[in-house]
Amino acid sequence: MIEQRRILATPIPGPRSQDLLERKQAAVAAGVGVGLPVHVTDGAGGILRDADGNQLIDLGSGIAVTSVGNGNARVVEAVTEQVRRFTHTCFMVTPYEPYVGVCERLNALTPGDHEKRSALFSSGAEAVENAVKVARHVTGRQAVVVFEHAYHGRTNLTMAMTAKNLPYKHRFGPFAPEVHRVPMAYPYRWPGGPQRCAEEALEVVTDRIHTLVGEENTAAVVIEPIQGEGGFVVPPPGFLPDLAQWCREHGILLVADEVQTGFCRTGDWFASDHEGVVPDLVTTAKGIAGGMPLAAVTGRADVMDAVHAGGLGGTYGGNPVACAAALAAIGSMEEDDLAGRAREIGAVLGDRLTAFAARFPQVGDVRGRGAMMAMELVADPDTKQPDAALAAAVSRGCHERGVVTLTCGTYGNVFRFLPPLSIGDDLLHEAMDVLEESFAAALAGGPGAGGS
Ligand code: PLZ
Repeated sequence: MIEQRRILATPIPGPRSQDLLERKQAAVAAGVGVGLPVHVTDGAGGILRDADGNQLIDLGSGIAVTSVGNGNARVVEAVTEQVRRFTHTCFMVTPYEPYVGVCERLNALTPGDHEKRSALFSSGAEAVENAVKVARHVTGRQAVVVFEHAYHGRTNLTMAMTAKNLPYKHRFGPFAPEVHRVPMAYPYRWPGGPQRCAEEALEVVTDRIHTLVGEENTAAVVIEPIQGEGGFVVPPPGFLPDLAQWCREHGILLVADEVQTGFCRTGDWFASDHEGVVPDLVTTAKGIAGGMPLAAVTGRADVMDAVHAGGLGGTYGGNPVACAAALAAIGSMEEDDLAGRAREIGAVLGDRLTAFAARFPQVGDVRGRGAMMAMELVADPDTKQPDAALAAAVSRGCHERGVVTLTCGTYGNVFRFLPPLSIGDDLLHEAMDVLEESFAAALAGGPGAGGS
């Protein structure tokens, strides 16, 4: 295990990373961007080590993937053992036990105690696509409703479902039809204020679906119970349960996209659990398998089983090595109570971010749940004008000081925190100290270094 310590051996990126960056530019398509160009050689706990011997504190988990930590002993052992036995047969050709085991775990752990079935895939976007396939098939309806600020992937259908143009959709159209977007219950930016957000948003959403789409044409409403890429938008209490109820009344399937929020990230197994929401279908990926590519759709048995044999699948879906990793990762989440750990991380981050908000008026909002926390940066707390330049400057400052940070949001002004649940409190506090220093430096730098 790498020593759990931040080390700045060279400026970041160091010379070896810069060499690799040159090779990257010559070999890798420019469209594949990188946020922090250090070339990682090792990772464990809350630390990533790079080719120059720098050790960075990881507040990103590879976008909420390595929740159990890089180098998690159970995952390493399970993957090694599975690789020794066999790496692939294609489940659709000759099945194997780990796939079935993962589906059993998913059926038991996802919200609701009704009978469920699962199907496995390789990426979050693929899971979302398949949830839509199932919903259309079983309802015989075509329309899919998604939300402002949503992110669901980069394939053609999921690009249509994703809200933001740059970088995800720009000049990649035409997009898939029958995807309809409605306003998101976004308390901080709700015109009538956060108190009225839940009720008014539900009214707007259901009215739009009724008048512009028609309930009887709508197969599914797809929602991230806490939005990820779009800015860690947490809908106000009541919104999700009421939306679920309304969908039920109209025979519309509620699909919870838990790709980013799932598997203990928000302090419970799934973000839907916090308000007792039981979606018809749940999509998962990312944290499920400790970094191995695995994704799933889990849902009501009658819905999932409606699709004819052969209608769902893919060569690599539910790869045995990824399944072995998932079983080990889920075991680790249970045994080490990582949901509890996520709540502790949320308490530490929440306290520190609230203190930042008191010190820096540019912190317009602090929100999130568990180890999925964010602060939204604005040029002026009254106008709430987004300040993406400040977010970028603070993030750069953190990178230079050896902390891996991520931003997000439709306006690029949200600073998000997704540490591995294996990180220690000392590293978490150190990263927050670095953040505070970077924040102050960005503000002192004046125009160009931050601010707007
Ligand atoms: N649904 C809610 O967060 C992936 C995207 C990173 P894939 N989010 C990270 C990027 O810029 O490509 C995501 C998500 C939600 C679906 C997806 C898509 O998951 O595994 O990236 O396909």
